[in-house]
Amino acid sequence: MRLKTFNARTMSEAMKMVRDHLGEDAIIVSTQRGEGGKGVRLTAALDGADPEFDAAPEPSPLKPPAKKRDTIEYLSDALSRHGVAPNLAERMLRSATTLGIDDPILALAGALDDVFSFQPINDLKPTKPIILIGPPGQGKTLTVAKIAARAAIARRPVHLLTTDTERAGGFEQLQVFGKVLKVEVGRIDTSQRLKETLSGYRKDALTVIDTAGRNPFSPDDMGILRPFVQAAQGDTCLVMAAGTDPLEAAEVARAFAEFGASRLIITRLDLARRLGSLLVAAEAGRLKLADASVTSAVVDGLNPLNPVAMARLLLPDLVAEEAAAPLKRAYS
Ligand SMILES: Nc1nc2c(ncn2[C@@H]2O[C@H](COP(=O)(O)OP(=O)(O)OP(=O)(O)O)[C@@H](O)[C@H]2O)c(=O)[nH]1
Ligand SMILES: [Mg+2]
Repeated sequence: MRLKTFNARTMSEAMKMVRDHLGEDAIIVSTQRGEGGKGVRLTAALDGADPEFDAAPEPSPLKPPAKKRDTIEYLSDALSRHGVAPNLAERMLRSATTLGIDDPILALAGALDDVFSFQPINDLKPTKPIILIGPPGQGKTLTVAKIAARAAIARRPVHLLTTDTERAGGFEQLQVFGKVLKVEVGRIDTSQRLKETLSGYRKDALTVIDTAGRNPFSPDDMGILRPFVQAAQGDTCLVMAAGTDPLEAAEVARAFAEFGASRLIITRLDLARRLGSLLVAAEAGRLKLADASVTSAVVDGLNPLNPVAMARLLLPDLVAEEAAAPLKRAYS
């Protein structure tokens, strides 16, 4: 097997390069951000390549239309099974058709890259705090702990704060995680206090802020959240569990986007088989897809999202041989 790495501005461009240089049989081995977090660096492999591998081969001829139609039909079925809204599915399929890639995973990855933005938390500016918001019970507190655990493993200083001080047990829940990670948890009652606390922190430390679950359809509830989001001046991430109704998810995403959410962290991916609500939500709120949580365990299980990983999650039948494989292999 021979490996070759391609750098391009977008995932679609990178995949076109792979196809042009290595042909249809190339396998995508890994995808990463390019240097300085810009663009895409994609490594592809080809089985049994000849020694002339590095000399660009002739672009492979386009496959017969019937085969391409099969790919698009397959993707159309898959998106419909996931409950992706018809207008969004149509946009994605149009993009996949334009790309003209036969491999369903790569075709879907290209369409995802075209229609959505991806920005994992690790690619965010390290100097800004991360504030997690969302409806009750979506996994905000556990995700705060996961982000902190990941930073702690990388030996990065971490600050943990919570504004969830009214609800019985809100503070204590994060404190339990804080104790495990040996990080003190700050209890924040007012936006003024949040501003003061943040101004006293080291700039090289990662600050993660947990908030109380809020009802997006209650102006009073959301009114409480707004000053905290403004005071944090951070990267505001909506946390949303997989497996909900797509139309509900879209309304929730739109509401939280109005309050400053610009990224989507997906949770409980291990408990859902239909992921359409997440795509519909990301589109409705113009949210960048950031990370996905696939377990209730604190350490590990928060995985950066990219178009290929998302495509694999959406097409588990093509990825998995056994039931547990799709989640693991989507990030391999
Ligand atoms: N299996 C699984 N469970 C998860 C995942 N993420 C969160 N959970 C569970 O979902 C439940 C709610 O998680 P929390 O972190 O308390 O949710 P929250 O959004 O902070 O809830 P509130 O503070 O009440 O708004 C807990 O039982 C978590 O263990 C996940 O990715 N997989
Ligand atoms: Mg919580």
